[in-house]
Amino acid sequence: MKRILTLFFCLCLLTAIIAGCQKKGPDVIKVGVVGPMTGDQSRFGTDFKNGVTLAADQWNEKGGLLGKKIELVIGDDQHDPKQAVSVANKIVNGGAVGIIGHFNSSCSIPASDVYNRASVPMISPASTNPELTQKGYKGTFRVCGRDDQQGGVGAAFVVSSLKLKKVAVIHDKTTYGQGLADEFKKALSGKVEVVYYGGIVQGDKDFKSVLTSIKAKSPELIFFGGIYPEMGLLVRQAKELGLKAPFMSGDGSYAEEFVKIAGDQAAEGTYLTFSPDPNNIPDAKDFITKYNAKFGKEGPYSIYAFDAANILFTAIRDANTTDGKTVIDKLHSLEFNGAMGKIKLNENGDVTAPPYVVWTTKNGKFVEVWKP
Ligand code: ABU
Repeated sequence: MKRILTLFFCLCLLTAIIAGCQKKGPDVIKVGVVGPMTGDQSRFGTDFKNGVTLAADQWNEKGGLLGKKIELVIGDDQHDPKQAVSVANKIVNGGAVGIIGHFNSSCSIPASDVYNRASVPMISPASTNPELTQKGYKGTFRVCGRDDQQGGVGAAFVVSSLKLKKVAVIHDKTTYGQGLADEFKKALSGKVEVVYYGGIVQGDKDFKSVLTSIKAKSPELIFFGGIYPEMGLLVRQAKELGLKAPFMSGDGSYAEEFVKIAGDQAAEGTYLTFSPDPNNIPDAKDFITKYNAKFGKEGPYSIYAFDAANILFTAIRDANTTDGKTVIDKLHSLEFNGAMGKIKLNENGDVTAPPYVVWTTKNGKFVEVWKP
């Protein structure tokens, strides 16, 4: 009798354990946020982390997503493509149902292979190399524009507003930097002579040799495809060498850190392509107020990360599931009203209306100077 009772007790216990396990399931929805969180490009990683955190906090304060709390999993790819793939695998294996990231095209492109295999939707707030959305992956999206568009706007400004005839084009040999430089050069073709074209090495600190070669060619403008740490040093060292031609660069150099590295005086009059000032977008006012109250002044890519996160959360809510394929379908059909205004993702995963304007630095600040 005692043995029967013990057996009965064990059976009850086992049934309770199995039932408990089945009922519990994950009680959070995990979302990955990946970019250069540490190192010399961490300005943009911080923008991602803070922008997505603000969005997730707002959803969680209203009860979360599908009745569960959103839990962010922060990944640091240190703008290294190998590290990006490793972080992507780790985050997917950890159960993330969507990714906001990466920042660098050189990281987003290889990491998209990982997310595609796992049917996990990925929305990059900032990777602008055209190839990202040309791989035929249905679940790869971005809420920024592309470098063929950005390079074209930069070139149009040089031709039609500055009316220049001779420019130098340099890049950092990365997917983004060289890609943007090549798009800029292509768009100048037949209209402006490129008197110097070449690459520098990302991470180097002394660019005087290449700048001396450029000086000998007397360009009227120097275009740099790359990110703010090298852009700041190039502009500062060009000034030290007596180069008078202004610099121009793209969204990767649009950061206060560029001015800090270059110095106010050397940075003055630099041109940058980026999206229009969010302070002039009525829908952005609430985001700016809340972001600044929580984190201090917003960075260039905070609003992109905020909107990317809200698009993903909205798609999950509307799909009423975290199933990757269903959420990806929903992302393609969503008409989203975000802090940056209306966003619609086309069949390739690109935004339908990519905005680029030209900014310049004035007294250490960025001001809009031209739009196409
Ligand atoms: N678009 C700015 C830099 C990020 C990237 O595309 O590599």
